[in-house]
Amino acid sequence: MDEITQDKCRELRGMLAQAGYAVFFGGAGVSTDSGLVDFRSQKRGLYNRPSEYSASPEEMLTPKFYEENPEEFFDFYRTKLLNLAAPPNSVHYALAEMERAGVIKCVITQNADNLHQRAGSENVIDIHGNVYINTCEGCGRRFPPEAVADCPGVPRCGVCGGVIRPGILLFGEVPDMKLAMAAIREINRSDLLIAGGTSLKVSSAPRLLDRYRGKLVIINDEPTPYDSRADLVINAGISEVFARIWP
Ligand code: CNA
Ligand code: ZN
Repeated sequence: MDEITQDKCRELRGMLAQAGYAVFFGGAGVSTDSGLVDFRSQKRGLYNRPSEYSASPEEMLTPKFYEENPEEFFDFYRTKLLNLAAPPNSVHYALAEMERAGVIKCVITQNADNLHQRAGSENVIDIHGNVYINTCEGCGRRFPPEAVADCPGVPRCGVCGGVIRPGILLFGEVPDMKLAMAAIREINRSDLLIAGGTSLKVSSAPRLLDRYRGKLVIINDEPTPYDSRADLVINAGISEVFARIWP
């Protein structure tokens, strides 16, 4: 890490020490060091790789594709998105410790991988859902993620035969109202918002950031559309940044 970036990490440490209510808003880049893919980065994003499927990843993650091509949807979901063996990484653990120490009050995540909860964070808002919550479309029974991960083809409820739908938000769907309201409440309360590992291009980001008036810090290894609005932009790997700001 170069000197300028190290200075910026020191500045962020200072901002965290001064903050009355700091919130972390994260995306797929928080989990890449756990071995999960992100969608939009130039280097490693799923959208920038050749695909063996009949549609682009973006199209495959729409309600229309899910309904019309469930076999292919679930194959894609299992192979490319769901990775239950991936462990939380140092950023997930640092955020959990920071919450216990009162330094971070809430994690709002666009990830559905449940890794913040596994690392021990308690106040987590999964605005795009969670792969651990799977519901039968027929009878509403809940299933663990293994019910989707460990079966061939379309996962079905053993009781009513309905399709088991993973609890993730598909493109074009509206976030759960309660979760969206909770996220807005946290953002309104916060005086320091750290957006990390997110391209800030998916609709939840503008919905939350456009009305935010406090200090904004962006940690990302690529530019984002909000860089000019931020008080501090750290262009670096998020694990390296967290190693310098915590403990
Ligand atoms: P995105 O649009 O793929 O952006 C990720 C951003 O993180 C990119 O700008 C990357 O350059 C950056 N990045 C990646 N790795 C690192 C790293 N180690 N250090 C610093 N920066 C890094 O993802 P967003 O979260 O912004 O978009 C929201 C989508 C992606 C949501 O709907 C998610 O549900 C969805 N998603 C979730 C997961 C997951 O649950 N782990 C994985 C992939 C996509
Ligand atoms: Zn059922």
